[in-house]
Amino acid sequence: MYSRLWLDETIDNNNAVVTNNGFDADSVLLKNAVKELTTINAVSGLNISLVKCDREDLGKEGFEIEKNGDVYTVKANNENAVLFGTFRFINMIRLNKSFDAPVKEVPVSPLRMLNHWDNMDNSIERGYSGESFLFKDNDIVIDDRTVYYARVLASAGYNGVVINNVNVKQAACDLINERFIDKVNKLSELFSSYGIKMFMSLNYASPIDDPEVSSADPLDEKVIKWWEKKMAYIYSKVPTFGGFLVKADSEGRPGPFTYDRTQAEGANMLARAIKPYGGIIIWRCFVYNCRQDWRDLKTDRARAAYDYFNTLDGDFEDNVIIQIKNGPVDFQVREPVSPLFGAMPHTNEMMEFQIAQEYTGQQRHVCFLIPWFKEVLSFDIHAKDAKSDDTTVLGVVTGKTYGNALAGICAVTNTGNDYNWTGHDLAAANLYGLGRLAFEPSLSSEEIAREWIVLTYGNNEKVIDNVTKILMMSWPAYEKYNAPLGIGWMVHPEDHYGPDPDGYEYSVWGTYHKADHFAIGVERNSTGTGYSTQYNEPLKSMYEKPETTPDELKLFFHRLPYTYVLKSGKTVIQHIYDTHYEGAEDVKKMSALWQDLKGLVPDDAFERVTKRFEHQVEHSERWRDVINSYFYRKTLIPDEKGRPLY
Ligand code: GCW
Repeated sequence: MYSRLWLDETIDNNNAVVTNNGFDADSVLLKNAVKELTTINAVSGLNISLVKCDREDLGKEGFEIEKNGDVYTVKANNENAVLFGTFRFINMIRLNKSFDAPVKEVPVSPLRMLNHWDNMDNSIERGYSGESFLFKDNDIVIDDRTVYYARVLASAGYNGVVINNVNVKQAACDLINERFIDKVNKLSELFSSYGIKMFMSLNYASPIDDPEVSSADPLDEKVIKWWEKKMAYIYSKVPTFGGFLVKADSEGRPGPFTYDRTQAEGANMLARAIKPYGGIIIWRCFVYNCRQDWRDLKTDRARAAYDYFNTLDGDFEDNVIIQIKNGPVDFQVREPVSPLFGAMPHTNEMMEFQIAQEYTGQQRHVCFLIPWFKEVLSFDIHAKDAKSDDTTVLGVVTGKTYGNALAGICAVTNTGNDYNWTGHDLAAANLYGLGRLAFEPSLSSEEIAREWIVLTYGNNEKVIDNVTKILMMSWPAYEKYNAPLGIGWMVHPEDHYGPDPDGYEYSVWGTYHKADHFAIGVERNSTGTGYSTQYNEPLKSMYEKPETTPDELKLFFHRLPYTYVLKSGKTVIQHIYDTHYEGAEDVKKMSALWQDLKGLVPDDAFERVTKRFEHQVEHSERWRDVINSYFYRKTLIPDEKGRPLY
């Protein structure tokens, strides 16, 4: 059993009249478009014409929708694009959008993708909404839910999905073997019938298990041949397959470093093997030393991705995309933007966000991440040697800055087999939002929130107002009661949930804040670890000094005394006390806004979200008190406002 997400109910026959003008009537994509138009409730009785055109401005995936008299027309260059146009048309009808002028939409990001961290044994790494619905008991599952999922993703504008965890467990190695390949094909066909390319994660060390090869050295002829044969086999069985996502030399995963080869040599070996079939290799940059000694003051985990990859610019095959996490460390509530986005003019790059809220409340706290993602994407990274005047992160990851055809935006997904898919009902706004944002980044966070609310709960002004307020307050609130000023990592190491200010101190993970009685933070400017020097000017100079570093990142870049006065005029310590009190208050306000909606949203959804808010109210107070007490005990500086500190 699963609930309907934002995609409307279907009925057997909605009496819509759909005519096809020029598309291949046998195409499964077209058939699926017609099926949506003739079964979705909201477009009952409408007259819709699908028109094949030949327009350069629409590209491979764009479409134009217009209304002439009573007839709605969806125009596109091919069956894939007309399917996207169809979903958008249905949503526009439900959103009461105007058709006074033709609506032309062309996706801005070439790849718009979700990465599942699903394991074959049904578990999900960092999954907060039940177990996998793609795998069960070491087998692939394809059922009604999978079909609904493919439709839902297409209706939010996604065009790619990686089905299995980047940490490839043993069972998943068989996804590229005879045992599962037919099912892999079925799943890939299902996704591609909705315009979504299916990808898988692979185990870089796979050929080691073949006694004839026993190596994974990317320059070894036997290894090269092994992968060539494997790719030929996969594509002979799964012609619609998109390619592989690879986590190598990271957190214990094998990789080219074992053989003294570079990341480019590793990626290129796979890329050459898959190239004849049009496949791509997405190579993750999450490479760092995860066995650090906290006494070592030189090594800085934040530097790692740039240090390993920046010198490889231009070395990667043209069917490789390097996938970079938004920040230099790991999906914290606040981090600077990774400097790698500004550093590699001759390399395809894509953005990796995380909507699984590993460090942002684990889908028990509401945390609408789209405002954060928008901030990251619109950040001017001053990309070096830009070929266009767009030097923002968005420009780089959509291919505009350097003219790359391969580029994109993805997120680690937040779905599971929970009845409501995402654990917290409101977390589905992130799932919808990321797809929309990648398709049309100029949409505001409020517009995206509003679309999701109307498509999910209908057109009630009070619901729209209150839920928009909740969503828009949620990420700033989370940041306020979390670790302060860009510090991050004050969580329990075992599950990354709940406050534990020293949880990661003295560990091997390289994520230290080094708080003592006088100061907190790691100096990351040129006199410190040098991390700030990885940025291009003027960012490099901006992050060099505390005075010019934005407040929200002050402690990410600098080690500062608690009495340091921020731009806001407050001391660091008073900022900590104030924001933590504010954050917990914000949660109470959000909860009250939800309570106001009783009877206006479905009862079961009301109850589920109410329960989550009960927890969030209590847990945010816990965050407030643990963090504030920690700093009070360290500093013995009282709160100016005299509030209780323990
Ligand atoms: O944030 C960390 C997670 C790991 C994850 C890793 C990664 C899949 O805690 O669970 O492994 O990032 O991104 O590879």
